[in-house]
Amino acid sequence: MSNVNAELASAYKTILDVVGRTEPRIADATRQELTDQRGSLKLIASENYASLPVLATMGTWLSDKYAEGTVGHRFYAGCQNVDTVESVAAEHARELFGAEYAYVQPHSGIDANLVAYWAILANRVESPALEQVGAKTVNDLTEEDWEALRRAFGEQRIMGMSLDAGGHLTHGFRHNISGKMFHQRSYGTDPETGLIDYDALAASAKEFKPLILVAGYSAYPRRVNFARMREIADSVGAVLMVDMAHFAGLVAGKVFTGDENPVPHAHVVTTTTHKSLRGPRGGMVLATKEFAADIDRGCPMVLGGPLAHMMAAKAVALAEARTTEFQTYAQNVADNAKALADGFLKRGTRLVTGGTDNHLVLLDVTSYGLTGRQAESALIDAGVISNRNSIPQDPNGAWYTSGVRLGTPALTSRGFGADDFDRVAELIVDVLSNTTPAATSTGAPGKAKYVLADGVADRTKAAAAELLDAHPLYPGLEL
Ligand code: DSN
Repeated sequence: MSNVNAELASAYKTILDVVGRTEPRIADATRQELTDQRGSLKLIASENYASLPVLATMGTWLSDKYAEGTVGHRFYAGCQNVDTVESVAAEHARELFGAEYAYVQPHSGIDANLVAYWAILANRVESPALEQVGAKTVNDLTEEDWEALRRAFGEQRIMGMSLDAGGHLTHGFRHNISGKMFHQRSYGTDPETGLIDYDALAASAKEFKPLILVAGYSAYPRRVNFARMREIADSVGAVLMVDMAHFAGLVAGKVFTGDENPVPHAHVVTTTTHKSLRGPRGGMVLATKEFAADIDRGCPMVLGGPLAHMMAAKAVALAEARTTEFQTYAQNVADNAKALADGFLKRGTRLVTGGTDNHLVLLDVTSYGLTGRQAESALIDAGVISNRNSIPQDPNGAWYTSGVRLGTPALTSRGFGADDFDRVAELIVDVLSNTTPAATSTGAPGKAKYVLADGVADRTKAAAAELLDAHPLYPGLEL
């Protein structure tokens, strides 16, 4: 990241100047976004900074081509170059992750999960008979319709990690299609340790007998034993699907190996490409050969036409992720998360699970008398970009929450090290210690409003600027 290609940097200046002649507001917003990203501590665990070659690959005429279908089997003519792009991206994905099969078309993580769910149903369930539901749009479906749909699917079941334990909406949450297509049951974490209780999970799976056991998370600060997950899935005849969106970079970078690498253990692995993997915004599905033909039907079954420019950028990012430089980056992401966690623990902040061994840290901000919403807002005022998040058994619900999730992938890409993350912890503790909840207009204790003591935002921004200036983003790129 530090040796940004000077030619690309000057190309971006030219491109934005030209764009500005057509729609100056878009050129300005694009420039401003760089200024904002350069000037704030970006700690959102799911964000990163893609390399300039990855970003540049997204902006080409590959975007102009329709290519529904798969390599060599397109519904449109003239797809020979898209075939090359898709083949190269899939080849890199298979080789990097050691997967039998890779599907690089999904536009996002939710798309990847939908492709996977549909493929598993198609592969394992006879005649889903969707037509029984009638011709209504999905938004019109009543609970009776959903019941009919689930009957048509053969009353299939899904089991994933609960949202408040760190799971994702698409793992069977009731307000997501995954919780509508399937009967769902979730597994949580041990109330004492905050860790996955594999024995309890196995007992629950034995009782529930899911078709799909989903492993993976978006806010669980620990590694998962995927060998154990596969044992549990096998014991009930379930398909093990792992959503590695958050930690794909740690798998690619060989930080998660053996039982912690999902690819050798899962039937199907889904991911996004823009989080710790540091690629373009998009998704991917890896699988054993058994599921390949059904996953290949992702477009047009579930997805719109593939975005060739994004598949090209995935190929470039995957090529970057094969390097030893990326492996060093991935190890630094994990080491920095540990330094961040230690920085909080030594300053008395409660962390869910008492620490981390992946790329994220989950603060329990009730120890500061705050909701997640208040903490998130006060941190934004001070130039720290994070997101509020539920914690297990959250007393404040999913909207206000009691947690703040912080991740290290983005700032590690800028070159932040362990000492820098200790300083980040110090700054955040300063902000949270100087924030108090404000009462609502009725005088009741509020969950959203807050008061940040005078001077704290300015001193945090000044200290953050020192750290950020020492680790510039896209050095050489002047717009
Ligand atoms: N939005 C992603 C995250 O922040 O974790 C997951 O979809």
